[in-house]
Amino acid sequence: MEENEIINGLTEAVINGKKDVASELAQKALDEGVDPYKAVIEGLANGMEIMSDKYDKKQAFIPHLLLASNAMYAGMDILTPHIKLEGADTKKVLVIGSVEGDVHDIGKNLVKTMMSAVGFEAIDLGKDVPIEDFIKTAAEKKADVVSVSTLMTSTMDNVGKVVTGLQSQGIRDKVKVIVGGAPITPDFAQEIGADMNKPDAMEAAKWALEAAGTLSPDRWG
Ligand code: B1M
Repeated sequence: MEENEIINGLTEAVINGKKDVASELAQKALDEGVDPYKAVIEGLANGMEIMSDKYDKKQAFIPHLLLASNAMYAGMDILTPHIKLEGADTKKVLVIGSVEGDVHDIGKNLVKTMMSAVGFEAIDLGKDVPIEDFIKTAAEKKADVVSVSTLMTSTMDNVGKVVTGLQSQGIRDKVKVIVGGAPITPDFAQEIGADMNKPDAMEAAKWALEAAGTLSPDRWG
């Protein structure tokens, strides 16, 4: 099977919500030597973006999105352990989650995938994560980077509360904080006292790796 056929097949599998086909093609991608990063981004994530667009145009509805995301995860489960990018030799600690009130986790999982690919040990708190869990885990695990996602305007304030919580626990300067998801802008990130906002998962991972490198290794005592 040609590389293009596999990539397009992965996109179609997500659009049609075909979990088994996504798994099968993900395995085929590995067997045929297709770059797993390319298969995730140009294949699976592309399918999810097409579905997002269809949802916005009312051509797809929530059940379709759920099937599509299940297919995307089935493919990602197989491909992501094989993604490794250049410079991924450090082991920095990342605490990541979708903020309290928000169950969207596809973008967050893409960010996690890319962060893992550049060498982070990702502690994934999941979705709808209570604000205090970000703070508690960052301190317990002596995190380098805290990554907070949200896709809804109604939960943007909770993103700000994570930063405030880190400040009130006296650990804000020990970690780098990146915030993202569709409604988050660089201005908003600055306003709430985060270090960065990036529009996509790969950009976020590149920034995080560099930012983590500027932290003092003995800052946690
Ligand atoms: Co919901 N949803 N949804 N949804 N959903 C949106 C976000 C919405 C924009 C749809 C719309 O109305 N047009 C809207 C939010 C409106 C707003 O506030 N502005 C919305 C709503 C309202 C809701 C519900 C409230 C619907 C309801 O029940 N009435 C409900 C939420 C419940 C809750 O959270 N409490 C809900 C539920 C769901 C599903 C469960 C059905 C499903 C989520 C499945 C899942 O995640 N497991 C879903 C989906 C799939 C969407 C859309 C269609 C697609 C989101 C997606 O996964 N995109 C979305 C519409 C849209 O986006 N056009 C919509 C693909 C993904 C790869 O992109 O997550 O944006 P994205 O990630 C990008 C970037 O944002 C970035 O990187 C990724 C690309 O590389 N990024 C970061 C993400 N996090 C980052 C962090 C970073 C940096 C970059 O640094 C930390």
